[in-house]
Amino acid sequence: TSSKPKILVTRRLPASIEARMATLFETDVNDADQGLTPDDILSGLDGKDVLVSTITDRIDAELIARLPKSVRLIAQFGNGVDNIDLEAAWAAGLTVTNTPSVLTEDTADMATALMLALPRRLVEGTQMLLRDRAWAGWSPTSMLGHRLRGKALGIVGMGRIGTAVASRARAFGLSIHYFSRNRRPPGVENPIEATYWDDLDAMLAAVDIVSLHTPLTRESHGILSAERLAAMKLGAYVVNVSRPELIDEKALVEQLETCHLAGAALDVFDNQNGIDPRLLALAETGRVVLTAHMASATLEARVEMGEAVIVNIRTFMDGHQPPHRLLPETPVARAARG
Ligand code: 8YV
Repeated sequence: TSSKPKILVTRRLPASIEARMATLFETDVNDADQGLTPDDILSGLDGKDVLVSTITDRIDAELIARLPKSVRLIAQFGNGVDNIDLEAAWAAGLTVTNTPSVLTEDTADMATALMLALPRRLVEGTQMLLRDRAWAGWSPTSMLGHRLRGKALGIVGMGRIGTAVASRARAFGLSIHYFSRNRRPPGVENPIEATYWDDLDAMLAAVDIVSLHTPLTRESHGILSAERLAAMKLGAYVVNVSRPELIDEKALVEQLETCHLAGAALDVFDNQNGIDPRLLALAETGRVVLTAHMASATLEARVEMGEAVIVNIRTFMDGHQPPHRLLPETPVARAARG
């Protein structure tokens, strides 16, 4: 037995990261295309020091209670940690880390791409042309969308990603509005001129596009409720690259079907029991754009996320504070407890 840290990695990671992990740690990677079941995680962790988890691993209180005593660190490969019961992990004396920051810009790029795609009917246009072969040729009134410049964007959650979205949206001439746990004082913290709303309902009724950038917590669960969706402006758009649970998806579908909302772009959606056929039908028309949870899916981001996981593990195993340790006073952790 070596003195190298022993780690279980629940999903395949970029080759360069797996190679580096293999030199630094005694590494056990699940090489199946699917995630591990809780029982597989538990048996895989036998004698291990560290669990390298991803969003597809449900690390609840029950699993935590059954973890082998050798496990002391849960190093999440990802920014969001809503798959982990943080309270239970801390109560069990575990350290939990994540990989923030390195995926901020790429995620913001994707949110912006979706924000552009909706009013300019990007997907509708390619579908008509290529799938339906229905293009009758150019006419002055064909495929008219709506201008982005001058419209109002409402950002829910002005953290790292929300701020990066705001600066991009600014370049497209949108006015920026935001609802967030904290008001950002102007200046370094809020370099983009953005209007703060302490009342989410009021903001939602005033903006043309809503983009969600808040972590999933007890507080934010269902934040885009049926009532709030119904109170949005006629012809407004919704963009979600965060978590599906933030939106009442059935209510969203209804507002789209009645054309109260003009469109939605969802990188995340309820798919536990298969994607809602009504949502798929809307996607067939191109008014709903569905992408496959890929907002942070660049090779660069995944490699940097892997590097962050490695740094977190090495610092922890050396007896120091890992740079991305989640603490009870971390805002996301505070909100998770409600
Ligand atoms: C990843 C994400 O797909 O980091 C997040 O919160 O949603 C995505 O970057 C996932 O986290 C990988 O674990």
